[in-house]
Amino acid sequence: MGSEAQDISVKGNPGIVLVAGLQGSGKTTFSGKLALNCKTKRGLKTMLVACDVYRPAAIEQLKILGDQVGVFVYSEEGAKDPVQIAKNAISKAKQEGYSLVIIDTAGRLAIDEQMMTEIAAIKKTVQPTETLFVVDAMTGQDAVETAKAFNDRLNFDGVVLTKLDGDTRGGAALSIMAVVNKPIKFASSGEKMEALDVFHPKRIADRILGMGDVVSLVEKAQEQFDEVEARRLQKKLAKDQFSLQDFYSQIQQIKKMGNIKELASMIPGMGKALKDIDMDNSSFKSIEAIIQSMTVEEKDNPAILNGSRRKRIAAGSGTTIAEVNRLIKQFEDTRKVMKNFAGGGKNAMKAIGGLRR
Ligand SMILES: Nc1nc2c(ncn2[C@@H]2O[C@H](COP(=O)(O)OP(=O)(O)OP(=O)(O)O)[C@@H](O)[C@H]2O)c(=O)[nH]1
Ligand SMILES: [Mg+2]
Repeated sequence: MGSEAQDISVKGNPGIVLVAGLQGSGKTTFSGKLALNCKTKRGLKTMLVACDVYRPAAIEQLKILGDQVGVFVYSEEGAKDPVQIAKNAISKAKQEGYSLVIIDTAGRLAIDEQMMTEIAAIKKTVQPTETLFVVDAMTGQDAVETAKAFNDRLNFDGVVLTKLDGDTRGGAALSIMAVVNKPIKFASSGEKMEALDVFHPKRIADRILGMGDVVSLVEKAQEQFDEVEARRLQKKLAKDQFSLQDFYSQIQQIKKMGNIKELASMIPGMGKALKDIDMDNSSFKSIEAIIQSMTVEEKDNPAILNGSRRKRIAAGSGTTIAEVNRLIKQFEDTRKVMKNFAGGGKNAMKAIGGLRR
């Protein structure tokens, strides 16, 4: 599989990425994600081009994504020739100083000769700096045949695996790489525009083996975690001033990191265990409601939460006294464990030991 992540070639005047693949494989979603990635992480003035003239609403879909990520979408209402649209888009990009053009194309079946000829013509005309083949990881071994057919026509530079957030482990990835002898360059795992990862072969190998993806998890955490806030919390912990308000803001931090199940499945051994468990960010809803129903004083000093206060909070948050009790207990436990963590080394080990009951 190789072990290094591979980059895409975006240098050119402008750089041109052509996105091709089967119907519904996730081309349009990926195009939006890549645009966001190139704009924010590589600082490129990026343009998206809508070359799907077949599916109704395809242009509108790309425009919505473009709006979401703040990238201009070139389209021609009513035009029928995708080759011409792509050409026009590139002239405009040149005139207006865009450094990258991402062309989203219509979904096509490998057995549809006319459509395959069309995508080959687009490639020949625009001479992309990078041609990517998008494949839905859930299509399993079928994906291999399709990838081969596309590669024969397009000689693409790399593969994008989508929908890795599903049940699949991406086993097809191995076979595709073996058959077409092209690297997988991106892994797309969710409908959110941020859910795009540079593909690390070593990690997918681990994932297939069920070992989780700790490296990605840490990276994700680093990206999203507010360091100033983290330091502030750590100080409070060390001084034993960690309040329910802080607990609340921690939940917000965790939520920012994305889907909690997706995150948890990156932890070694967790993927399998979580497969059938219903768990998402809405699991936090009642916890949030309970904390929001408390007064500032109660949040700062949960010790004052007597029976009548708990009853009031339960009513105010639309939960039960049992749920309120459970949260307060959880909070106290968490505070104890975290305090030990904040204290460092030996205490932290003790705390971990204590968790495994
Ligand atoms: N869960 C999940 N859903 C995805 C992902 N990528 C795309 N989707 C969803 O899959 C569906 C098809 O995605 P599109 O991006 O429209 O696929 P497409 O290849 O452009 O489709 P056509 O243009 O019709 O060929 C949409 O409902 C997307 O929201 C992903 O990584 N994970
Ligand atoms: Mg599409």
